[in-house]
Amino acid sequence: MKIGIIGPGALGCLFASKLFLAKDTRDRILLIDHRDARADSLNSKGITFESATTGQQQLAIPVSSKPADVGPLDVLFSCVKSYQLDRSITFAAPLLSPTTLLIFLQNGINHLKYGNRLPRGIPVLATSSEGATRIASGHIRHAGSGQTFLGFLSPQEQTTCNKLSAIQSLLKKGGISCTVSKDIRSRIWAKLFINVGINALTAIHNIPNGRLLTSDPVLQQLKGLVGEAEQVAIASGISIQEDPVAATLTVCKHTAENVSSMLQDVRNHRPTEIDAINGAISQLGRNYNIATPLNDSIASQIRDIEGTYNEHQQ
Ligand code: KPL
Repeated sequence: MKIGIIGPGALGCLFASKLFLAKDTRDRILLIDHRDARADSLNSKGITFESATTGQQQLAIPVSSKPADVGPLDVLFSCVKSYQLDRSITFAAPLLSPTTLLIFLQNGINHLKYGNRLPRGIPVLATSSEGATRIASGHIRHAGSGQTFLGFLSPQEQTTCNKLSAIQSLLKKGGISCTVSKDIRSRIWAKLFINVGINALTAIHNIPNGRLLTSDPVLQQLKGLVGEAEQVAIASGISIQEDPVAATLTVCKHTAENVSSMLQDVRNHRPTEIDAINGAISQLGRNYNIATPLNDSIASQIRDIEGTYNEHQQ
């Protein structure tokens, strides 16, 4: 089985490192990067992987920026940011055969629409709460274990393709706990609620996740944002298993020291995933005629912050 991971950011390097460290999968792993110079530098330096259990290790994970030289893979994990998906799918086309499983691991919900936009391959939706912090290019820290869910969007694929259990055992070999879900859309929404409540607020206040709980006005904002998202989810026909506000508060507690991915983006003057998170709630709210003033306002505050960057590095 040939396995690729496109996007050498925090989650991409985490998945690549974990699979590289597993004896059975080490020789089958390849990172894919669209930037030639960064791929060269990662090939010469290796990936630096830190975790509380293994300490710091330098891993010689091969990185390619030439999909045509690699050819079709059996599995491709897409770990690029949601706003990079269009470009990334075009770039990755040579890696896809009609049977390649392309596993989308983006934050937010904008990637749900890519199911029918692939040149080839079988789309798989995924969501992961593995904690990964990017220290520098090609240097990540495993901030805490989480749960990864995988599933097909279309019920037809669910009945015709049994390859997901192979991916599940692959990830388990790498120590990534994974569950195949028959309702992946709800799982993705459950993660969306958390990102709606945490990411933009931490980015605006420049605080780690746990500090959202220490100020009452901020806590009320968090509850309001998630409450609006819940109304939109109900209108979208999403089945909600767990109280979204309670779940978000639990994640704030469990990841208290974490710097959210959006705050990391803002600190590094990178584009954020606001359009796939609070922006997506505003957009869907408009479609369903549901007012989402808090999400509208926070999305525009983050876009204003992005507008102050001197240059966008993508
Ligand atoms: O997914 C996250 C993110 O930062 O994007 C959370 C769960 C908020 C952890 O920081």
